[in-house]
Amino acid sequence: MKTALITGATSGIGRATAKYFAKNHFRLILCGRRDDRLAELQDEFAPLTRVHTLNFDVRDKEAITASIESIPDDLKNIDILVNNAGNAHGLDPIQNGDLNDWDSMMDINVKGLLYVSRAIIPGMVERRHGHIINIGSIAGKEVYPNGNVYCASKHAVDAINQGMRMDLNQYGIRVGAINPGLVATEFSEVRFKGDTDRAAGVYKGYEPLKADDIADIITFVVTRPYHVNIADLMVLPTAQASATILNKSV
Ligand code: NDP
Ligand code: 8X3
Repeated sequence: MKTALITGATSGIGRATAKYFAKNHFRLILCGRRDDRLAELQDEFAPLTRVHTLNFDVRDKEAITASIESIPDDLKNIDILVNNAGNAHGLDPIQNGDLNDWDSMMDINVKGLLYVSRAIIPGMVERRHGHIINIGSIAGKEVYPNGNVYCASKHAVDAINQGMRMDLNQYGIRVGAINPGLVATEFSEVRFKGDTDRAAGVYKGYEPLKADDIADIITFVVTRPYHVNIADLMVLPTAQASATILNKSV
């Protein structure tokens, strides 16, 4: 039975992935900062599989180390790491960008992903076994107006995904990225700092992806035979052709 650690499991894509993995009876280590949500996940999935929750901020190196060390022995051999925690803060032209937003995006999406990976990869290297899924974005393949720093953070994830795959190749570790387009989650509420009307507008007039769509694909990716590594996948709603082309007429 596989053991998976998912960051950002309290919402959206991470939460849906936890649900799909639980149905497949993967043992779960679910991470996030909201204790009430972590408790809900524990209650929801415990009837299906072994679940352990960890509360840490991916920006906090010490908390990550302590959390990973605190994982119970039966869950310590992590087979699958889903680097999913991340968000956008703001959608502003570069000249008006908020420095705190920039710090958040680089600290969470790039450095946080690296810190968590650094804590988990040595065990995979020792065991010569593991699978890392990095959640990138279409914003890691294209840049769109006002996306500047969020796009930079996801381009960094794209580079890290490639670099990890190269460095871990000799240890037989699988590394791949899933790069979604527009997915209706709490993402836009965070981006627009709680402006729910503006956030809802992002997903109006067409059918966006659901978190379950991405979770289903992640589950497919991690259940391929071990010699198959899906290295880089972009997944868009049918209405979306690129970061800036969205067909709202169908
Ligand atoms: P959500 O806002 O629904 O979920 C984000 C998750 O990340 C939450 O569980 C949140 O948990 C966690 N998180 C955020 N900041 C931190 C932090 N500092 N430390 C620990 N955990 C954190 O968004 P999505 O599910 O949409 O986003 C998941 C990933 O998918 C992100 O990397 C995002 O960039 C990417 N993505 C999203 C797309 C979309 O259109 N929605 C498209 C392409 C990529 P908590 O607040 O409890 O800590
Ligand atoms: C999230 C998708 O297009 O808002 O990464 O950047 S987008």
